[in-house]
Amino acid sequence: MTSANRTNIQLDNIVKVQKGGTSLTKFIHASDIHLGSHQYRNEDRANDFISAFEEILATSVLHQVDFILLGGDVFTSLEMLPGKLTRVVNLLNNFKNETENRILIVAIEGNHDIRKFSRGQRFKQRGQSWLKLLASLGLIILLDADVELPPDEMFKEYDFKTRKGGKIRIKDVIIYGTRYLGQNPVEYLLKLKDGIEKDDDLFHILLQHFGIKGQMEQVPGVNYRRIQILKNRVNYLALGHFHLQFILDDWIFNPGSSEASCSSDFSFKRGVFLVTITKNDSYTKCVNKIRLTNRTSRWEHIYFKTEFRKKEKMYEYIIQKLKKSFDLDKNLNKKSSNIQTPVLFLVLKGKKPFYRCKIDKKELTQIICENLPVVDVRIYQKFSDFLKTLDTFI
Ligand SMILES: [Mn+2]
Repeated sequence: MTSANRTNIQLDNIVKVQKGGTSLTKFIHASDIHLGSHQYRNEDRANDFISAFEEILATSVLHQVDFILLGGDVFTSLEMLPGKLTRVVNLLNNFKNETENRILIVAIEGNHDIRKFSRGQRFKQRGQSWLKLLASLGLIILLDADVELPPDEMFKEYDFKTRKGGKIRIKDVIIYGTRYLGQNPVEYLLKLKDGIEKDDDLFHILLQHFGIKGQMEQVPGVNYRRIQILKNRVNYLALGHFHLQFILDDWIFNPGSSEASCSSDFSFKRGVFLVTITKNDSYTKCVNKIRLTNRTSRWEHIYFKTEFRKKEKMYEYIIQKLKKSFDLDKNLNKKSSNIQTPVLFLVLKGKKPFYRCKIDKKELTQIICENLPVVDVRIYQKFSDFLKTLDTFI
């Protein structure tokens, strides 16, 4: 289908619904893009996060949505290399020009947006973020209600001059948003509810950065029961924070991270939501899950039967084993590096190498990347000291 055809079909649909006395609003809900992730470690991987963002923007153009929601953790930390930030700014500038500013990007700050990468210091009090910079450049709408004010003053209408505010109306939709409310957002829920005007003529979205307890094992989150307080004011609770996708009661939506930022993310169901809201007498919404073209991964386990005494021998053995394994898949095409080229998770087991033969992870990663079709390697050493003891004993 050509893009012209697609446009015609879309226009037909719009005309049809308008004749039926209904209106239509579409948006993309994405979260946890983690721009800047892996930037110090691996160039290909660092670019993956920008590519995922690019894909979200392209998807929103393809589906001709009215706006994009970003549920926080747009950046992975306050530390952002100039080259990467330039790419993000250029990307957003081009998007704004090409779409004639018709698709607004509405974002909130997540815990990572205000985090310093290296020493885990919290800069929350200082109120800085790259999202604030993007908002000041007019590239995004950053919703940042002042939760310390009384409920009726909290959500100020977004002001395009000062580029500040806590809510914005787009067509029949009103979006409310706050920054990351810390580990215990429950204390703010009642206030948020009171701050949201009850108006059945509008479709209400609340954009928040927190998880729901029980959706991810051993990760703290807000108790589902406590959220109910918001239900009669909010039609769509748009979340970010948990990297695993979930939908609860057709009311709470969490798309998951756009690209895998750690090993467990690779196994999670993740992506973005394409939401269509139709207004007749009341609102109906249709939510489509879209998966993004993400980096792939593969796990390999290598067992050391003997105690290696020379590093070169050990590396040679690892490469040989890996080549064999990759060959079996008829996948050995080292030169063509694309998004299908996986991140390798390598688990080394068996006899622990001689103490002088300590594995240099950086060195081994480089050797593997040079010899096999992988973009990055994570090495886990699970050697068994027990085997060594047993040997001496026997
Ligand atoms: Mn995150």
